[in-house]
Amino acid sequence: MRIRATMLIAALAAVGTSHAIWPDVAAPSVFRYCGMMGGGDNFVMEGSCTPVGPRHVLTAAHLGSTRVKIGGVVYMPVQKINHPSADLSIVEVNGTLPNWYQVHLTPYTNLERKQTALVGHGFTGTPRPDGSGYIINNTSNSVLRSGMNVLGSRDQFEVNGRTSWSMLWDVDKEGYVDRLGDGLAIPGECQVAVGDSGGSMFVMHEGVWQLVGVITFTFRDPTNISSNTYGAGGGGTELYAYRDWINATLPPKINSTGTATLQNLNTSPSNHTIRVEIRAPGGSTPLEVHRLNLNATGGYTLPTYRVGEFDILVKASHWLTSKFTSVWLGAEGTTGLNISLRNGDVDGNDAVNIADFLLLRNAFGSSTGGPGWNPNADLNGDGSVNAADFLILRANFGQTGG
Ligand SMILES: [Ca+2]
Ligand SMILES: [Ca+2]
Ligand SMILES: [Ca+2]
Ligand SMILES: [Ca+2]
Repeated sequence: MRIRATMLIAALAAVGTSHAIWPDVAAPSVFRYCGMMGGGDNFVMEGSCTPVGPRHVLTAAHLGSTRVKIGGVVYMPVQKINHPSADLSIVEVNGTLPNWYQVHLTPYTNLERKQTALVGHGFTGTPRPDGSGYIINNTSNSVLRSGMNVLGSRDQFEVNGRTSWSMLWDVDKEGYVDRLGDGLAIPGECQVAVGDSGGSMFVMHEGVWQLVGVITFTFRDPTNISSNTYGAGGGGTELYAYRDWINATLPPKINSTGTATLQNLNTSPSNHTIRVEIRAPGGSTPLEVHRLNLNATGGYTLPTYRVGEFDILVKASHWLTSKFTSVWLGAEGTTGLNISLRNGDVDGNDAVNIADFLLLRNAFGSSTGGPGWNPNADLNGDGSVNAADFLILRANFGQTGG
C-alpha cells in the first residue's frame, strides 16, 4: 500500500527525529528490559533502545549518545556501530544485560496490517479538549511506555541524511478518517514523541513479543498542525531489510543440538518442523521461541544466546509437547537434547481427545490432496488416513502435552 504523493512530501518535510508514546499508557512488565540511550556523567536521556543479546542493544543511528540505561543501571559503551546508510545502530556494552528480546527477521509481507507494540521512554501527552489529538508534556520523558498501532505500509525515508526502509503507522482516532488508507483503526492507537527514537517495534510472533523495527521519526498530513494529531503518523527502520548487517554485526548465537523423535511417523522427518520454547525453570512464559527444521534423522540445531538452566518445550504439528525440565545450556553449546513426541493431536491444541477423533473421522478414507484430506489427520505420514492412524490416536487418547 502506497501513501499519497502529497502525504509523502509532507512527511519528508515534517520529519522530526525526536518524539512520546501517547496516550500515556504504562508498559506491561514484558517490556521492562527496554532501555534508554543517554550521555554525560548524570546520564542525560536522549532516546531509547532495545536489548537483543547479553551485551548488545539496537537503537537509531541519529542519536548521538552511546550510554545505555536499563533497570536503573547505566552501561558504558564498548563500541557503537552505525549502519553505513540506514538509521540503525548496534551498541555493545561493557556488562551483561538483565535480559533481551528476540529479533524477528521476516519479509514485510508477513508484517503488513499486523498490530505492533511501540515501546520507548519519550514524552507523553494528554488529549486535547477538541478531540483532535494530544498535547505533548515536555517534561515527561524517561518513563517506559508502550502503545499499540498497526503496520500500514513500507517505503524508503530519509531522516537526518540517513535513508532507511521504514515501516509506517498512522494515528487513527476510532471512527476517524483512515488517512493512510491502510484500512485499519484499532482502539487507543498510539503515536511516538521526543525520546522514543531508537525504541522498539514489536510484533507478537509464536507467542513471544519479537523485535521487527526501530522507532525513528514522525510525520504529519499537510492539513494537520502537528505530529501529535489524528491523521499524523510515524515510522521506524525495518530490521528485515538490514538482516545481513545485523547478523554479521551481532555475535553469533550458540548452537545446541539434539534429536526429536516424531513417534509413529513412517516417513522421513526431514520435511517437518518443531516449535521450541525456552523458559526459565518452572516458568510459564516463553523467553524465546524457535521454529526449527528437522533433518532426515530428526536432528535439529537450537541457536540462542541463553546460557544456564532452562525448561525447553518441544512441539510439532500433530504431536504433543514434550519438555526438558531444567536442562543445562552451556556456553559452548549443549549436545544430546534428545526428545520423543507422542502422536495424535490432530487439531494441535496439545491434548488428544474426542475433538481429534472427530477430525480424524472426517478425513477417514482420504488421501493426499483428495476430498476430505487433512494432513494433520495422517498421523503416520503415509499419505492416507485410515485404521493405522486411528490406532495411533487411540493409543494416546486422553494424553496431554507438557
Ligand atoms: Ca493506525
Ligand atoms: Ca489507518
Ligand atoms: Ca487435540
Ligand atoms: Ca496414515
